[in-house]
Amino acid sequence: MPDIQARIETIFEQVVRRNAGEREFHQAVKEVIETLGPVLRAHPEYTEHKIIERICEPERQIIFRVPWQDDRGEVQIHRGFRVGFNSALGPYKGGLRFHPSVYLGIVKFLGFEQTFKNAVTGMPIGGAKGGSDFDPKGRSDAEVMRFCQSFMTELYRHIGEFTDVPAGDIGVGAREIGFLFGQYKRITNRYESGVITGKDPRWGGSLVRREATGYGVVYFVEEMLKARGESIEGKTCVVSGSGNVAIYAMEKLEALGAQVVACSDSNGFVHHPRGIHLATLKRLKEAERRRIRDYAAERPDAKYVEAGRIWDVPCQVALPCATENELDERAARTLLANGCVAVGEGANMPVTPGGVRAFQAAGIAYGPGKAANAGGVATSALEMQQNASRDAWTFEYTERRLHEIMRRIHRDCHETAAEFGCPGNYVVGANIVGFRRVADAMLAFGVV
Ligand code: NDP
Ligand code: 2IT
Repeated sequence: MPDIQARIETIFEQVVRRNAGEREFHQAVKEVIETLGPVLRAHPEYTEHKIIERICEPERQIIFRVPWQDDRGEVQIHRGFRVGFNSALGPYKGGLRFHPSVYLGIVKFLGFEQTFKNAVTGMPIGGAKGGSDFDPKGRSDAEVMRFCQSFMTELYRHIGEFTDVPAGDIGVGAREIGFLFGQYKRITNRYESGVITGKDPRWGGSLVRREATGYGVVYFVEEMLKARGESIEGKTCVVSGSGNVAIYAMEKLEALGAQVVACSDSNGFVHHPRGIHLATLKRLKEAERRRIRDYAAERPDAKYVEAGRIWDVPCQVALPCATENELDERAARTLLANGCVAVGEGANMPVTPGGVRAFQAAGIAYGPGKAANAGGVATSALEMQQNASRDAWTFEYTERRLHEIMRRIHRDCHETAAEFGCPGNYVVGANIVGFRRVADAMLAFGVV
């Protein structure tokens, strides 16, 4: 058998060649496969059956036109995507992202990440992602509805509770999920609750799904700190973003006695040394869909910095909860110099490879998204369980389940990292836990 490292490099070169120009996808693949050497050496059957080559090739990719009419009657054309990446462990599962930056390379990076993340949860879900280059920002509810209806008019034929189960991501929240589900129900003549997650709890959604990703990240960071004999209480925190994940990460940090002093959106950040006032932030962002600069207008002791660098704000815990590659090596060095001891990725791939290396070299607690933000999709799987049994659980019970899942994810990643000679390295832990689960199912199914 050729040298494993050389083989991994050859596979990576093929991925780059076969997926030209999709740099986020290349980055996500590299980050995973470069950690798999030890597990491939221990299990030659993975190499023999070309599991890595197969895992890097999406099972199916759907691209479609999404035409709709805006409020002025003008026709708009967007592009829709759904990539079913891997269904070895269950139906395809993963969110939909509506953001102008969406193209196939973003959807594939997210679908690839999702495959491993979903396996890390230990729940029966495969990996997928989808979305569109449509930007809901500044659009009326009626425009968002027409867009969602057009999007679902194509997507409906590719999804189903046993086939592919979408959910939200950037730009897709409860409003969009409602419009998407409404159109699916109308076209198919079926009230198939389990076809989409993140629904409003009043019509089939799970309590805690809205909070789950943010709460889960904080639970994960709490476990990492506990493993080092520390706690989250009293820590000063910075959370980037001010969307679904960021808001509920802040809520849980506050509940556990930490103080959040800064958050952001794509225009700038606010620094509020007395602590971000969550009720104000929620009203501005959730109810009124306004910008983070409006927070400073309402809280005069907070400072708004347009186009600034949020990671310059000193903190002990940093949670990047906005988007990919938002925290680079320079930002990581600033955080370290300011005394940061823990980083938990609420977003998918928010830290650049240079940033990750800096955190790992410094030996701080660094929780990669595949483990740290898995609470969202895990609670989606709990929503699927409730839908399948036509049941609805209480907030307390569902949150307890989420908390147990996050503790188990932490333990699995921690133990696996140590087993493969990299104690405390949650990147190695999460990648190997996820990979082994997917790979073993693929081996069992034969060449499919
Ligand atoms: P939201 O749309 O609710 O919020 C996104 C936030 O990030 C907004 O504050 C937005 O600012 C900011 N943001 C988005 N894109 C950019 C960009 N290109 N540059 C700077 N800021 C940006 O999305 P979510 O909170 O749901 O998602 C945030 C991250 O968490 C994403 O990486 C997503 O993939 C990940 N994630 C989400 C899960 C979920 O359950 N929702 C589960 C696991 C991970 P603005 O308003 O200015 O665009
Ligand atoms: O990145 C993610 O894990 C999500 N956007 C949530 C996916 C889901 O199916 O709940």
